[in-house]
Amino acid sequence: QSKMFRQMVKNMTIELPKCPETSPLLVGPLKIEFNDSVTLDDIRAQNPALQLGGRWRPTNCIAQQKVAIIIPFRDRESHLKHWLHFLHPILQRQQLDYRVYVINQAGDTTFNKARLMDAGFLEALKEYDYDCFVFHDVDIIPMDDRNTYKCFSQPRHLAVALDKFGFRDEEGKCPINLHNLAVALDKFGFSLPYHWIYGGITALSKEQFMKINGFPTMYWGWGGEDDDISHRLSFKGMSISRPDAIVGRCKMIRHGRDELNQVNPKRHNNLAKTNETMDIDGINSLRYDVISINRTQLHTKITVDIGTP
Ligand code: UDH
Repeated sequence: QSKMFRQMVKNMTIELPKCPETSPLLVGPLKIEFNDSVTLDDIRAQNPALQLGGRWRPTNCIAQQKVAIIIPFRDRESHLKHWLHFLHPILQRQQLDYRVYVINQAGDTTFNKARLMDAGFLEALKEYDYDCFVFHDVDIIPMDDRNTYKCFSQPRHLAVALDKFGFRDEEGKCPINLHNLAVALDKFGFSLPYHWIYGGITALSKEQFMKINGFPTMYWGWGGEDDDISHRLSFKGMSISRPDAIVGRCKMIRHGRDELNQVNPKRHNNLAKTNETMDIDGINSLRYDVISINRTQLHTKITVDIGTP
């Protein structure tokens, strides 16, 4: 009798359909304002369906992609709170099968963002068979949920137009407001030539990431690693795909330069050698130790020792 019952249940199990290419839950442009009174308890309460480790997936359909969100991190708790507050609802509306990884640099040596992102990629893959990896600065928030956090046939740049206090050149100066310029140009059917910028929020499939041997390990401090990655992609024959300047608008949290992330004076020298170094410098050369893994409802925080300059 119990065998018959099991068979009946089996026959009743309905195969979930694949989620649609474009989620019906999207709302479009978002009002992003940073409110310091939001607490982690509020965020947990607003996202009751999150599972341990900051994981979520749709229950009524199979997500188009399995996405690991990788945030390079050190000592930016208030930015992380804003990020979690805005991003969890967006990612759920996008119907992704996702998990948030905060990759926290241990110790007090100079920051190395690219090493943290490499370590995040390797650690995430130990947990789940991800299709897509979104590398995400903690202080950038998308302003439109149609900017989908998934991977495309070419590497994706999602933070297209930064609504910062203006466009920043490589010395951190802000000569023009990129966002206003983009919106103005867009009205006349133009778009800005963004091709030299690649950073902030980017998405690479596992294959795209492996093809470039991951990200460089020798950029300590601020600057250069994003350009190195963009060189790697073009040396391997890939191009960068982007949403338009309206869907790709993002807001950045205003902040100063971190003490342990000063401008890297070696960045131009390193950049000149990307073509020679990329096959031997990256995930195949990275050495790091996992110090701790802490899973909460909102994220998986992995603290890593990534060495010293
Ligand atoms: N990050 C940390 N902790 C740090 C440094 C960097 O978590 O101490 C991470 C974080 O995810 C951040 C990302 O690395 O979003 C990029 O670093 P950044 O925000 O320092 O780089 P960005 O180019 O700003 O956005 C540089 C400071 C410019 C100050 C100019 C003032 N006019």
